[in-house]
Amino acid sequence: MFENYKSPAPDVILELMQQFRADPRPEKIDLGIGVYKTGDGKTPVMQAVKDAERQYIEQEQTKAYLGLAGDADFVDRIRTLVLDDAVSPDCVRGIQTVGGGAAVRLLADMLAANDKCGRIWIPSPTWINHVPISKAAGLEVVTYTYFDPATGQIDFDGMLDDLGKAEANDIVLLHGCCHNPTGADLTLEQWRATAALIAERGLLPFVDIAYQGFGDGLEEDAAGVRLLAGTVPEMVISTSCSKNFGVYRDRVGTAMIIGDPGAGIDKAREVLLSAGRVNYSFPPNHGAATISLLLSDPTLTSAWKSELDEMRQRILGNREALAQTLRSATNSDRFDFVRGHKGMFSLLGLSAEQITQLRNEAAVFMPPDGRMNIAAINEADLDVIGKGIAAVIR
Ligand code: PLP
Ligand code: TYF
Repeated sequence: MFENYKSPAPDVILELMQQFRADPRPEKIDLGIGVYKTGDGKTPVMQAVKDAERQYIEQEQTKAYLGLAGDADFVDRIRTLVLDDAVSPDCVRGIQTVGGGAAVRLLADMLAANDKCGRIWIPSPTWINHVPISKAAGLEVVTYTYFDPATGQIDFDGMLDDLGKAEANDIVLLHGCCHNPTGADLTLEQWRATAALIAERGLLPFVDIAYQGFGDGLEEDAAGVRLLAGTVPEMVISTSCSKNFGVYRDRVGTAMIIGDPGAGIDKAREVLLSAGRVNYSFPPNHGAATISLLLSDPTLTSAWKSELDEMRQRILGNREALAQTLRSATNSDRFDFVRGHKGMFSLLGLSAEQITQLRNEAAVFMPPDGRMNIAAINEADLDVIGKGIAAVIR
């Protein structure tokens, strides 16, 4: 009966990863999948994580199953990292998940299981998996205006106009920071206005934060989600440790529910746990246990923070160098907006045809939407990237 299948819609980012690996050109440049790279094109394990892992393995007593909710200490430390004291710990319920992706899925499942839940409003554009995951969970998806490709900036009026059409108990998905794929983040003023609209219309915010520490810093990048958490009565949050701890393949994330302790958050958490159970039973231990140990040790924590800050500084340096390179290569200020973007990515505003041409002619690999992984740029490649882009927009 297996011949009966139709091919699922491809994930163009994962497809690109395969194409890159298969391409024989030695000079090829990978600016596709969202993985941080050092100046020599590597994605090493962070030193503080390596040290925490060593310590953890030394002290590991058992590999018996974790509980469905994972490592409670880990979840609590991530709650503090993301929310600090924006809301009382009594008002937060969280669980460990298989990366940020599964956090999004379990929260979507949990929301879809609630008869009161309306549609989910998702920014256009957004992370490649937000819409498929929401639909797979059975949510009705509507998109809201977010980005103006002509300016490389947020279309905030368009966003508020669209969200003004949302109805009570609709969900609004927001990127906590370092918007994927655009790189355009809300200012704190814009977060404030968004929070006011959400509160006024009785919407439920769903904040997905996967790049805390890659934009302006750990605290700065959480300012929006903290502001929102302090404004609205209920919200949900998905977090990922893939990027800021560099533990991509260990699959570490959390799903959190915020609300009044007397108003159903424990029930909601049970639904979340059950969604995990029917999908994969228990979460894996290693990555979360390592991060829990790291965050419980002040020396390791401070070492991790400085490494993360170095990574962030490298991205900022890459942004500046890219802006300068594109300015001189194209003789225009068209791409200056990459300087003001946050995090790993910028959406450059190139067409799918131009992206294909760039791949064919300059061996520069980017997904068809024209998203560039700025964190993967290597100084030695800037010239090729600049000339390649100048050639395709000519
Ligand atoms: N959410 C966003 C916005 C992302 O960009 C990503 C991808 O890294 C994820 C969630 C999922 O990350 P993870 O690898 O932890 O599943
Ligand atoms: O957007 C990215 O590149 C990362 C990694 O199905 C990723 O978020 C890409 C595709 C995917 C899962 C994760």
